[in-house]
Amino acid sequence: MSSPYMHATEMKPKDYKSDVSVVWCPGCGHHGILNGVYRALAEAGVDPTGLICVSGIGCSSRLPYFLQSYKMHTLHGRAAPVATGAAVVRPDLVNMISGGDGDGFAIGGGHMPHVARKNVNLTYVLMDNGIYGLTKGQYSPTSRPELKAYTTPYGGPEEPMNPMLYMLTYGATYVAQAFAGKPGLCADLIKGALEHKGFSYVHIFTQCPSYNKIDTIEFYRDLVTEIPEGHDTSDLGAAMELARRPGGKAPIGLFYKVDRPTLNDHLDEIVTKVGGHKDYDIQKVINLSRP
Ligand SMILES: Cc1ncc(C[n+]2csc(CCOP(=O)(O)OP(=O)(O)O)c2C)c(N)n1
Ligand SMILES: [Mg+2]
Repeated sequence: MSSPYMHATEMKPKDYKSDVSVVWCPGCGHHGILNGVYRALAEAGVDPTGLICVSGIGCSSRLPYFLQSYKMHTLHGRAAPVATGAAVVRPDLVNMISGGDGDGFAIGGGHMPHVARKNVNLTYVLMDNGIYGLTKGQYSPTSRPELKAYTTPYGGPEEPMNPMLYMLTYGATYVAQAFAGKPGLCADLIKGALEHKGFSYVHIFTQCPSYNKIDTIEFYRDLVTEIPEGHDTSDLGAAMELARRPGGKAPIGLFYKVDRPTLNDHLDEIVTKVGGHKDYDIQKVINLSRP
């Protein structure tokens, strides 16, 4: 992320715990992800005074409450545009989003292609439990048809979407998949995402024992598999092949990582090009919103 707030100081996972009690249900996979986030931040040496975590609405969107950081709990589905604004005006901050499958891909689905294609310098941790947890169990875009939820008592009429293919297609420059039952892997992949310059997407399977009775921790344990040795993380075609879940198994690990200019790189280029124009001082506009 090339932020002055990274690798700044010796930190421990507990240094990122806020004094707000974690309110998720016992057995919820989100607990494991939160531990992964604490570890990733400590290993990346993120200074909490330079960390912002933005979220929408959902159980997963409550994660910032449990973090020692600046935070913004925005509208349902709107974390991506709000975090994009923060990335533009405060490029020095470490910028992270946490949210769910409903928040990111149902109501917020229209924003995902754009935050990816613009290569906004931020890390998106998406906690996929295949259900709307906070509102007590409605079908989501990643729900399997077999899931009987309040809104689909006979199961679902649709095929679930494939978030990994989607994010690769729209140009995310760091794409990884993990499982809440493996907090160590979550930590490694989130740390890599925080260190990546550009838009990084970490998709994490997480069980909701309260409202999704079929995507259990055991189901995910059987579903996931390590990425085969020798996978080339710069090969988009190979990453897409992994995203298609060969043999019915969902690979976990780093799918894809490339470097290309970020939104801020392009803005800086524009500022240089138009610099000095008396009627169009974009630098002045940007400076107005920077402290
Ligand atoms: C505009 C708007 N529509 C609907 C809601 C109700 N709502 C709150 S959270 C949520 C879904 C959350 O699901 P997800 O993002 O998967 O998070 P989870 O709780 O499963 O972690 C919905 C529909 C809302 N808060 N605002
Ligand atoms: Mg959910």
